[in-house]
Amino acid sequence: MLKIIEKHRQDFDSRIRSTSTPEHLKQLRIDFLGKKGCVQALMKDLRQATPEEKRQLGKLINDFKQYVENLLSEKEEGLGKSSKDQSSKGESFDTTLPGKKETTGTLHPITQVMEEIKTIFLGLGFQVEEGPEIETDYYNFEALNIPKDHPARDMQDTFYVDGDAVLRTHTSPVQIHVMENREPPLRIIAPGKVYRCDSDVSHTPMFHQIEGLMVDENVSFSHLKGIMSIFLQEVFGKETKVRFRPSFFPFTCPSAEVDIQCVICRGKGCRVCSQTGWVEILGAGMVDPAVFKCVDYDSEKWTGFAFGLGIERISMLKYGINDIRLFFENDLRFLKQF
Ligand code: 2NM
Repeated sequence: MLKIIEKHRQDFDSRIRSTSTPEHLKQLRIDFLGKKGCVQALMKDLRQATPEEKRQLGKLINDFKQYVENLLSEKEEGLGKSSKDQSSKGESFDTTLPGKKETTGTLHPITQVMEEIKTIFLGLGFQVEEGPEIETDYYNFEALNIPKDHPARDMQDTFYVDGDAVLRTHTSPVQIHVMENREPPLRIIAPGKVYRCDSDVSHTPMFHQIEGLMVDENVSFSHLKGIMSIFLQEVFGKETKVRFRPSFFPFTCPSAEVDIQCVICRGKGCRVCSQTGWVEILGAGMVDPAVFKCVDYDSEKWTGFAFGLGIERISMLKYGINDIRLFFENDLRFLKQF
């Protein structure tokens, strides 16, 4: 009997040591202290013993029962507490897992190029001016010497709001407002959104423009050539070659298209430059006296140059993008590259 009790104790010790869940602990209690458990079995065996043996062995069995009881309670308390700890937080927390990184947004590539161009002109002494996106026929066309029968005025090219109002097709009306309100000398740029009825791989109904205007005494075409060359070499690199071709705009005379050596093939000839080695980048010219007349400037005293450029076009050439619509699809795979 002594040996049996000792064997049960060893058995209990090893089992309680390897117990780690409340379920196993419950089973252990049943196996040792339950109705059909081993302590009850020992008690049953005791019936056959003599009164003397009963006293001695009964005490040993009771001691064993107490021992089992104590250890079970102790372990139950330990397990219960830690499982309560976990459930009170609702979940277990693994401090060794890598953290989740929040990504921050970036400026849209059009905004970035816009800011870069503004900064260059601020450095050349120009001020930034803004104006409304809905304009009257007068500010968008009439004051810019654009005649009534000019194709730009066609419903096919311009968004008419109602009556006299149009969505501005260029930011030139801003320059007219400024000239109406201020006397020369003047050095301004007008950045912003403009609207034209047009849509394909290189045109969207809304796009961004920056126009510029410098008016003073003795401003000549040389100033225009110098400022445009400095600006384009800042954007596309110091080695960029620039050329001026004669052109026509109703609001400037003489007028010019300005080209840069193709940034894709560096002048060798490719698809982007249609094998010419040059790409058109902006329009410019000396402000027509008819425009100065509208804003009451004396064209005997003042002369000036003006220019206009599309931000999307510059961005496409700068980054080698072949479809303008990518700028407006807001696909993060595209936007994250800038
Ligand atoms: C261009 C090309 C040439 C221009 C002219 C004026 C104003 F108001 F002074 F007459 N603003 N912008 C101009 C001149 C715009 O865009 C291709």
